[in-house]
Amino acid sequence: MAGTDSGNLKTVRLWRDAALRARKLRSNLRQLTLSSAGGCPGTDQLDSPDAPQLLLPANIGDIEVLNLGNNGLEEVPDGLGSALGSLRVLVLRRNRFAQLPQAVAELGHHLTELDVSHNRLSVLGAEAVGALRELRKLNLSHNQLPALPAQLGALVHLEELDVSFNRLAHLPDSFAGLSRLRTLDVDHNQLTAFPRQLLQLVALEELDVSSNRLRGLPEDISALRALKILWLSGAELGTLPSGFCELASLESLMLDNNGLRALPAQFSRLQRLKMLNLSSNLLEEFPAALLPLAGLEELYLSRNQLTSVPCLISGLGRLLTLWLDNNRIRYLPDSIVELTGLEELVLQGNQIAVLPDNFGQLSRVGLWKIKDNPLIQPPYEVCMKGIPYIAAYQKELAHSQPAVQPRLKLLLMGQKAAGKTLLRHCLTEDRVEGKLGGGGQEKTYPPSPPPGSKGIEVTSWTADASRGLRFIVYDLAGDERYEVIQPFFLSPGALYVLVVNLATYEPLRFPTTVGSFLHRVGARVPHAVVCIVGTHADLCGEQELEEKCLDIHRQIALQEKHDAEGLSRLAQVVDEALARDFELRSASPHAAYYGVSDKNLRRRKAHFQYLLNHRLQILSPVLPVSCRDPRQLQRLRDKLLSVAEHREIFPNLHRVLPRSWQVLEELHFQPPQAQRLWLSWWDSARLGLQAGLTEDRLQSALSYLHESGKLLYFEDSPALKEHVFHNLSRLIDILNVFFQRDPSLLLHKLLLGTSGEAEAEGRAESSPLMAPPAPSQDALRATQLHHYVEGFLLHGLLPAHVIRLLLKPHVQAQQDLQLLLELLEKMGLCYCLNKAKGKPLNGSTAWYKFPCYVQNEVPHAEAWINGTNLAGQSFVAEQLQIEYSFPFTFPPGLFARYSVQINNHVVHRSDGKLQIFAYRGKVPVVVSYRPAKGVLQPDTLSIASHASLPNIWTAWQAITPLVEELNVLLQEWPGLHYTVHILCSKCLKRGSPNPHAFPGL
Ligand SMILES: Nc1nc2c(ncn2[C@@H]2O[C@H](COP(=O)(O)OP(=O)(O)OP(=O)(O)O)[C@@H](O)[C@H]2O)c(=O)[nH]1
Ligand SMILES: [Mg+2]
Repeated sequence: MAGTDSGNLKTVRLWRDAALRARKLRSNLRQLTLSSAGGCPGTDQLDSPDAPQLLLPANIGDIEVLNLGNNGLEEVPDGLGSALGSLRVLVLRRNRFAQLPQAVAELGHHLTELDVSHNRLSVLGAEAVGALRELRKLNLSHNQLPALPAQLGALVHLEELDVSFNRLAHLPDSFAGLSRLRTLDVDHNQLTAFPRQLLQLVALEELDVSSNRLRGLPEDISALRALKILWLSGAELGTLPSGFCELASLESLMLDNNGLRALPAQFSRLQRLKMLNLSSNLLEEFPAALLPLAGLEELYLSRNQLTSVPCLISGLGRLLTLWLDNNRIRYLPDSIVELTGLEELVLQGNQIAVLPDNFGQLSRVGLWKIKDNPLIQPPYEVCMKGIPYIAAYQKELAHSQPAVQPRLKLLLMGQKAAGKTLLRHCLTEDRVEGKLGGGGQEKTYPPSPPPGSKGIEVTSWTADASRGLRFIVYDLAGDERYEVIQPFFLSPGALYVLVVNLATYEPLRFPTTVGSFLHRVGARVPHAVVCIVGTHADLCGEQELEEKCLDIHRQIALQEKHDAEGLSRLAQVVDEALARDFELRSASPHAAYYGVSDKNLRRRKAHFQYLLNHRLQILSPVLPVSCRDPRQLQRLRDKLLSVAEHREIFPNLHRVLPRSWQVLEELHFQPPQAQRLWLSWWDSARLGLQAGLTEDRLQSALSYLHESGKLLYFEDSPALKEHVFHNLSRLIDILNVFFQRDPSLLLHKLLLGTSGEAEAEGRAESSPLMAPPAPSQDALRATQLHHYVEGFLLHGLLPAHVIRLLLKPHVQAQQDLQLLLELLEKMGLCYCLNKAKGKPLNGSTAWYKFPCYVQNEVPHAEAWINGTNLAGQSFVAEQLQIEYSFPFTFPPGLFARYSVQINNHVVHRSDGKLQIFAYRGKVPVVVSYRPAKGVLQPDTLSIASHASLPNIWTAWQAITPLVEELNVLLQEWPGLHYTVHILCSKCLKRGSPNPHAFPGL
């Protein structure tokens, strides 16, 4: 096997992998049928899981292999053993035997293989064991054995023995006699030391002693000279004796989770090693003894405390898999790119800021994980996209001079009237318009919009001209009308400023003024940097100010503690479930994580760990400020600057970009193109050429600008990828039009739109600003428009031509409007009611629905009465309901956006404020959102369907794509905790108010 040429390597590895994995399942892999020389007609009965008793076929004496697995048996009929005269292989796994059945002893020396795994054995009869003289394979795993009888050592033909997952504290001395044993599994027992008897087993090739508290290995373990595969995971070894390094045949070695701080110097003698797992140890330095192991193909060093990787790692030329995640590695050696055979490179969760040049050489890497590193070079966004993007970036960097461009996104958040906008004006020293009260209004026609918040705004603020440091300030309007679009602006790498009105703050209002905002940011950007600014300080007394700031500080700490404890508790439940065996977990539907696989549990555990490790970085103390006091404002400015310039907090601000990328960005924001709402891809490509970027290199530059929030470029959308939305402030203005929700403002805009239209068509006698049109015509138009506004605010419905009027000042050409509507759909803000997928409307008016506007509490019931069968037959139908539950926070706008996202999958839909009735084909589906009722009942979102029992799969098919769409949306909230359950259909049918929930992981 060793020493094969590289073409063969892969085959060899595949073979070894398969062997390793199959080892535990070996008995599964055998042909699990009842067979005999002449064929057996009775098989079906034996395989039936409910067989109350065994009905054996007549020609039983010919049977050689008998599989009675999975039958719930507690005993077998008397005399069976003597009747099975030819039997060689007996499989009794997954039954309920508390002791070896008499038949085993009767079969005695015929048997060569016996599998009694997954039973309830608590004792092994010495007599029965002693009778099995010819046995070659014995599987006793997953029982409750506290000890093994000495007679086991007399089974001198034994080649494979599995006694894993029992309660063994010792092995009998006679074990030393198993001289032919090749494979031994003793893992997951209660051994307290390495059993010395095993040192006599010189034929042993595979040994698994994992998950025992061995607390060390004997020096003379070197006696196991034939050992190729050794599993020692979680054995509390602490150190390895030097004798260990004499195990010269070793090919695969699992040493994870052993508290190892170092490896013996002679470790490099294990020259045949191909796979080595050293994860979850305490290694602070990359063990030098690994470097001469030139044959290594897989090396796992996850979850240690490594701070660096040596240059000489390039000597491991055969390496295919290298896992270094969750260490403290600050940089990688340049030579790592020489490992050109690498297929898996996992670097997640380190401190890597810069990747070595020529990363593109690692082009074979298919599994690439780099998340959670403070990457600057290439930028994080580039690194996340994969090796080809890194390669393109590095090529670019080689082409042009790097240039530093400090720029930081600053988000102002907080309740309505918290003081965000005034603070922004004061900080950025704009002319302070309408400061502390509005001015007089001129009387014009159409009437001016009423004073009020302009909605979300984005502005640029050069905070430090000497360094060119610029903030891009996003002022996120506090009104909940903007909730659907706000999340689009919450992105990683920004500085979040949470603004609180200290004059109106009181401790009881903490959850609505501070707590919920922190939850929201944390769910979207888990590691975000937040500072809290208290406004209206001039309206508070000195002591009041101090008390309120302290209270906010204290309640933030409390909330954080409460959340972290909640998560730890949840993680603990997962741990406990994991500690229990899968079968035990599946024994009762009331057990925590009933029926959930170990793999999914581990994934869940990892997510909790991630949530616990990625808390918000909330800077203290609370900063009080009065917008009337220039000195306080200056202090706040200085504070924001010092935070922004902190290299540890915002490493990105100091990153280096290819000069051409920076030029490209600047060109996009220069006149005349700066004023346009979007550029075609070709326009952008022309700018790229000016910046020295050829078309093929433009893609990665644009995609970086998109990821870092400078512009929008949807490279995955066929409808939108031909356009670059570079004018964010105009785009935001347009979004604001839809989300202001103010009837008079909307009407005003529409009137403006129509009057402009009349003028353009030459129907208006004079300019609308000079004199109003004829009253009758005007009144008619106004009534009609009023109607549309009402329909919009109540049902979220607007026809395309009215949308055009609304957007008149922003959008002129029809095709621009079309594009804009595509964008709104892509953002999940509205969908077209009457447009079949991809087909034109043939002249009829397109109607758009904005789900966040729907006001009616329940969908119109007609939608269902007209339907196929609901009214009469629901009592025979089985209910299927999947429920997502959100204990900490529900993503704002999620239900509205989800309503849009499912539109492609459903027909005949009818929307309510909190519920959607629709059909998938002919199958009814219901999506419901239930807002939280206090702490005990969290927010839930459920997807339901029903069908008669024989057709229940149609209900599953109906909801599956809807579930997938929801999962996609939820990926935008990496810091969110939610659970998924399948509700018990019996409870639902009974109409129980608290149906039982099965984990739906
Ligand atoms: N006295 C005093 N008034 C302030 C201060 N900051 C803001 N205000 C006033 O508080 C009111 C609300 O301030 P805005 O800046 O509009 O509040 P906002 O957070 O932008 O509100 P939305 O845009 O609706 O989310 C305005 O009338 C401001 O003039 C302050 O420090 N002192
Ligand atoms: Mg505002």
